[in-house]
Amino acid sequence: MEYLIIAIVLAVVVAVALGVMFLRPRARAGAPREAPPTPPPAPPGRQPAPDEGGAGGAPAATLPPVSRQPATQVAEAPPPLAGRMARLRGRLAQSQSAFGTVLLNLLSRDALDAQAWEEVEDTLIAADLGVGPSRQIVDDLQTHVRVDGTRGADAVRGLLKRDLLTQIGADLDRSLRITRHGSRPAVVLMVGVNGTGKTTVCGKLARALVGEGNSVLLGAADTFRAAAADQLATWGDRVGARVVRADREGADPASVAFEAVRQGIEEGVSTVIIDTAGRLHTKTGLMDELGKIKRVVSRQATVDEVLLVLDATTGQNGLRQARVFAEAVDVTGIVLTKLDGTAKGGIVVAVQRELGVPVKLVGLGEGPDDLAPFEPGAFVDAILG
Ligand SMILES: Nc1nc2c(ncn2[C@@H]2O[C@H](COP(=O)(O)OP(=O)(O)O)[C@@H](O)[C@H]2O)c(=O)[nH]1
Ligand SMILES: [Mg+2]
Repeated sequence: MEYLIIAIVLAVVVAVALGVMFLRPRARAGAPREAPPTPPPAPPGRQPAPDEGGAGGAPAATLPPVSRQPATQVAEAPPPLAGRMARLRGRLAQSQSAFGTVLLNLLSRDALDAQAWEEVEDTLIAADLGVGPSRQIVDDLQTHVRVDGTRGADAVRGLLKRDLLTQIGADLDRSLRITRHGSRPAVVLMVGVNGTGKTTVCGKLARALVGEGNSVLLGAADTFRAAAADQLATWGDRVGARVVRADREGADPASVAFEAVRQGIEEGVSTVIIDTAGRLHTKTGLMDELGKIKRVVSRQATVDEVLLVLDATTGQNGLRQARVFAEAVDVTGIVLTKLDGTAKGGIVVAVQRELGVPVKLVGLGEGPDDLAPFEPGAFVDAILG
């Protein structure tokens, strides 16, 4: 009997020991690992990504070491891009309504003398609209008020609205080529001076696109400082977009951009967004670099959008920057950031005239959803209160 008990105890001990040996590795591999990222819906014809190290015919030898960073899932769905401008109109109204109120007050005076008209023009110029457009608006208003006898707050407001919309270009094509076309992802290049908001726009745009069911890959071609790639990686992680980055500072930005697009094509993503550096003190170098990035990317895909990010609070300085960038790369659209922090919304008109390219997106705050497609009607409504 004793032997039997000892045998049973031994058997139990051996069984427990064996169980621990077999179960432990499995538990170790499974437990601490985070939930795998949920891949975005695959577009038709999506190719499975080959394993790490597969050269896939690309000139891998010339590329810098580029790490693949997995993206986690977006926490909550962002609102759709369409209609955001109207939704964020409060931000605009806060910064721009002073300008609209001054204009409407001036124009509602009983007697509009030469001095009042001058004040109207000065107000428009002070809002960074530019001298030419301001003059045109005043001329048109004068014609209607003086000659046609237009009176009354509503009528004058209607005139002003129409004139502002004419200057802004209500009919310009502001559509963004940011989603997959044919078998290739759309490629977006984000350019602009440091601090204008490029990286933030990359993140916000990626978030909106992922929210709308697209898959986005971000390329960290600002290799000047590791912190720049880290900032993009943080956004990527937060919004559910994988980031392709060099694993050392100072790597060739064009190679990172090339690699990002190569992986984007390989993975069948909808959009590849490339963030770039914007050090102004090396202007010539910067412009050469941007030109090279675009040329290198163009070897394997079309660069669909070159978005120039401008800080709306920088006024004339921003316009000068715009000119320099437009000479180096074909800018296809303008992103005007920090419109929530300036009363000089007239920059929309000035910069479009300067570059002959439409404002396509505006930044209206630091939150992840504070990026909106530019809608002239909603913009003017916000200005005029
Ligand atoms: N208020 C406001 N801040 C913004 C906006 N866009 C970007 N920023 C801020 O501007 C700063 C610079 O942005 P960043 O993306 O790093 O600029 P980059 O150097 O061009 O990449 C950050 O603090 C952003 O939060 C905007 O639309 N409104
Ligand atoms: Mg940046």
